[in-house]
Amino acid sequence: MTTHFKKSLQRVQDALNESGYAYTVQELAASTRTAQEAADAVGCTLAQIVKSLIFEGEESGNPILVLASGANRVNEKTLAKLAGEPIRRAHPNFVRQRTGFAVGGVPPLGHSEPLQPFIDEDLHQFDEIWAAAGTPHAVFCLKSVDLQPLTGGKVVSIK
Ligand code: 5CA
Repeated sequence: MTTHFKKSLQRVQDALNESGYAYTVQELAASTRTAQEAADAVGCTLAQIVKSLIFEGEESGNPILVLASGANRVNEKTLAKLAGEPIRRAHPNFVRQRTGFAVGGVPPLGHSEPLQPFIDEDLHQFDEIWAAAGTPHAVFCLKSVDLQPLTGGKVVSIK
């Protein structure tokens, strides 16, 4: 396992601070490992949870990050077209190696290499949304309008 000098949660908080947004990571006793658990823990709807899903480009071997509404299933054909190559769901080892975070805590920003995510347009139906913050017990709440500037991502129709 990779040794990180800072806690996963702290790396997300640092990335938020560096981006200039005053968002604060919340550590919860309850599990936020899955989108449903996160929604239950913070008391929002499933659709207001930002799922940070890692796919792997089959030609490039690059990680591809999709920030999807918790209520939606990513259309893999659409994603392949957007990525310009065939894609597959990433193995948990790949997720950890290429993002610095384990499945269940992958955040939308603060990864070990820069990722320009594809952002599900449906997240913009809500004023406030919730995303993972490095661990299966950490989340932060943000304005949906801030997700694109925070991540440098591209808003797309992906479900
Ligand atoms: N902390 C919550 C959101 S606040 C969270 O991370 N939800 S999630 O949906 O983005 O992350 C769970 C996702 O991890 C699942 O939707 C799934 O895409 C992925 N995942 C779970 N188990 C595996 C697995 N065994 N292999 C690959 N991916 C997995």
